[in-house]
Amino acid sequence: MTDKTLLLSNDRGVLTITVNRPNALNALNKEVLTELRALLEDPLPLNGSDLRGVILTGAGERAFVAGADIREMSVMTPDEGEAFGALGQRVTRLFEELPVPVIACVSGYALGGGCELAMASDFIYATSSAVFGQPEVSLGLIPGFGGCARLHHLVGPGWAKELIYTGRKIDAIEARRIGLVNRVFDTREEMLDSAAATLAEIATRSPVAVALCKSAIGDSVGRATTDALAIEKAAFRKTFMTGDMREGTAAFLAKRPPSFPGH
Ligand code: CO8
Repeated sequence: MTDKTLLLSNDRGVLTITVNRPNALNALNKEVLTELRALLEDPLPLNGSDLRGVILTGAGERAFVAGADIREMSVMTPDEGEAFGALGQRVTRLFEELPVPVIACVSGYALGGGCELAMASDFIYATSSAVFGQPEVSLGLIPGFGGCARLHHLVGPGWAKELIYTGRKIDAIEARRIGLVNRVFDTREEMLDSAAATLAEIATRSPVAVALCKSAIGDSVGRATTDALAIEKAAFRKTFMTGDMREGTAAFLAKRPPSFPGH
């Protein structure tokens, strides 16, 4: 293991981002969040022409991310706390704004800011060891990296309120049952392999269409159906301007597999 707080690896267009602070159960301090923001804002390492997707995970088996760094937060002024919250929120938005799918792969604790970081992905895979929760109220804090804003979209307001008000932790099976997690695996290796396979499957589809679906779904969350349908209609129109749509429909009619140009 290196002393870098963020580990990056790229395997055939799948970028794996690993939060690496094992001595603090991968807690998000300013350094990690600033590095994540820089990575996601800087198009160069991400916009390699072959980027197909992102796997977001934590180093080791014990934790995905055990929250924002409590030691750092304990001495922050209100202004510093606000800036820290804004930094965490910015990072979560940047994951949502990536034009490729992001899968969070969770082993061990995904608590507080860790659960919030996972929720900024497109969907979550977990091992049976995973533990989710928003324990902020036990610390006199509230979820500040999007937990109040996002959890209820995934699990409904009732579950979101019960989890946030009690600070209770739930295991992977419960998290899957309530809709927070898509799939649960016995081992970390199986989980990472399955996430890579899902991204490979998605990569056989039109990248432009997948990106349009991601932004249409993201922009629709929390909106009235009429507004969401307008967003979908505008995205649908855009597909008619793409080479991917011409190729996908032509390939279907010619009874051959498509070869999407990606524009
Ligand atoms: N921050 C800093 N250090 C942490 C954190 C954390 N969130 N979690 C664990 N650590 C450190 C521990 O202090 C310990 O360090 P040391 O060895 O130096 O004492 C090390 O990691 C190992 O942890 P434990 O010894 O506690 O390990 P256990 O297996 O006994 O317990 C737990 C594991 C249950 C995960 C326990 O560590 C724990 O409860 N951690 C805190 C979980 C938590 O409350 N997370 C939410 C934090 S608040 C938050 O995320 C707010 C997000 C929004 C911020 C908005 C800002 C405005």
